[in-house]
Amino acid sequence: MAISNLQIANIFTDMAALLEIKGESVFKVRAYQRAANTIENLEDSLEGLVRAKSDLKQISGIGKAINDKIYEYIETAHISAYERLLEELPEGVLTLMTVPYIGPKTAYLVATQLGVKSLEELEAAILDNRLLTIDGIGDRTCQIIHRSLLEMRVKDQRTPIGEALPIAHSIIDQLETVCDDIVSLHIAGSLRRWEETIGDIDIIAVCRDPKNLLKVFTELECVSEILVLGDKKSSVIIDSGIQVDLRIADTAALGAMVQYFTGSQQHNIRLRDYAKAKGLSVNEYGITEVSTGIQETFADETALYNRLGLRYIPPELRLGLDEVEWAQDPIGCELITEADLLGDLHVHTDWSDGNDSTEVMIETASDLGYEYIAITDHSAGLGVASGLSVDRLRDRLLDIRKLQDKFSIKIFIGSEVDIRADGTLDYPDDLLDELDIVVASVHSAMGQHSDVMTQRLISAMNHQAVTIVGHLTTRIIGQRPPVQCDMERILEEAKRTGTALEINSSPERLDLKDIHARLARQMGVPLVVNTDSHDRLGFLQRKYGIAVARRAGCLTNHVVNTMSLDRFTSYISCPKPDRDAIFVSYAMSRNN
Ligand code: DGT
Ligand code: CA
Ligand code: CA
Ligand code: ZN
Repeated sequence: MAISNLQIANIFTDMAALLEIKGESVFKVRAYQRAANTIENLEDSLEGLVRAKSDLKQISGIGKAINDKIYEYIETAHISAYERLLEELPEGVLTLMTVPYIGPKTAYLVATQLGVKSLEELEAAILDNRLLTIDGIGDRTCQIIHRSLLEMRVKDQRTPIGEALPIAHSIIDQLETVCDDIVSLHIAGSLRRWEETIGDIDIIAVCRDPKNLLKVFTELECVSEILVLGDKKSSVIIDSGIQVDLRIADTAALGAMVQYFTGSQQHNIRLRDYAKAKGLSVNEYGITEVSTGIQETFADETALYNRLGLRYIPPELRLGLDEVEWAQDPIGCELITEADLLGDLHVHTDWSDGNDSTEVMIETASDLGYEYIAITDHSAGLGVASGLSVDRLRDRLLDIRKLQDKFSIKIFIGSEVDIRADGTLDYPDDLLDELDIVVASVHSAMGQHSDVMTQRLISAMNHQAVTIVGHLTTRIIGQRPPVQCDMERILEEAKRTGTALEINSSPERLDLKDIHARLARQMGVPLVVNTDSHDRLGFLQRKYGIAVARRAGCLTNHVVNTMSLDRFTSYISCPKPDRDAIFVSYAMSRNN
């Protein structure tokens, strides 16, 4: 993995702080600070310079000691002097120093005298006034530190969309209950763009009595702190720790307001640049003709985009990538929607770790209007999820075949088969051959080196029986990092072998993530939007998977499980490498 200049600069910043705590000379401390500064602003990559054996002492601000340490870090991934310094320090000092207004000296005192090792313990020490016993910390400093601690918590914690969206809807419901004067409420910001994590929730309101609305908003039961109570905007923190902003708009200018606060910031910058070239200027109130200074207002977003000569851009596409060009194309092609899905190909039942019976899951899929469903319980190797042994799966095949008589929806018999650490699959080939759908997924040995993991996934894709690779990177948002792998090679191989890749709709996974799904779409890789449902409510999560597909720019025909039953049946009946041709002809069958 490449080593960035910033990584190295951060180490020297830490070292300066640690040396200061130790009481080293000001000159030595400054030398490290200066080095950190220089490196942060350096154009050339230090790693490149070291690999080319350059003399870093030529760079002003870098002396012999620093030169040697940079070499040491790039060659060994360690700096022994830094590690010695860390060992000498009491635990927690570096953590405490991440809080604004806590410098090295204070951090050292707080850690040693109060035994505080974490930010939670720091907060406890503030609340019971122990922090005041530290030399140099009075009431005022204590308050400031508490404040920055709260702000850090809000800033650091992005909330997964699966938590934020229901909260936003509940707040909207509560507001509508307590305030009769509301004309309309609109979600904006990252939540409206369906980002996978949400910094804060943005809501825009049109209301006949704005002042009252802004006030009752701050009085909702879930509000734990009021940040702003103004005439045009209020901001609060609610009990789950999320910040919610409520802004007031006029009906006549609602379009520009919602457009501006939906962002993304990068999208707005692109849009303003595009408008500027036409002699127009866009802001949250409307569009102004620069030459005359006359401003037009817009009641809705479509009118605003149209005024710029663009089609309406769905919020999911407002990433600041190529959406402005996309919107100049006069022939509209609609992004995929939930209603386009005709089947779900990754569903669990109470035979493995699901909570509902096979019948209930099939009924639910049938009620959604699906033409087909694949029942894919776990394979046996997966100890945690009570996977099915070979014998149990064989019983099950008979079971499901009998069930088919009771339903008109087509039931495919499948399995979510573990991809073992060595890339082989968890069931014997003859059993896999009997299955209609095989979702192959990684559930173990996730820490493998990128080369090994890439090869492991490629081996699975080269297996004739594997229809789909499930939740490719195994990430759990905010909890488990994705596995390391060479995404581009995997996408190439998926295309070559005719293996579909899953967009897993479970909001804690969203795997493939948007940018990878976009790349897959661009490379012509067949995608599938699955819910990985473990109970009947799981199917509702398809909205999150569809949002990822939309953010990836997918139209209906980029996604395999929008095919009619007939077409899908010929797709999976075709031997694998040739399957891609069926997908390509499907993809070409509509406007691209
Ligand atoms: P978040 O909350 O971090 O998940 O992301 P957003 O996109 O919801 O950001 P937020 O809540 O700070 O602001 C909402 C939108 O308002 C943002 O997407 C674009 C717009 N906006 C806010 N502040 C600025 C700004 O300083 N410059 C520009 N161009 N747009 C801004
Ligand atoms: Ca926001
Ligand atoms: Ca905001
Ligand atoms: Zn799984």
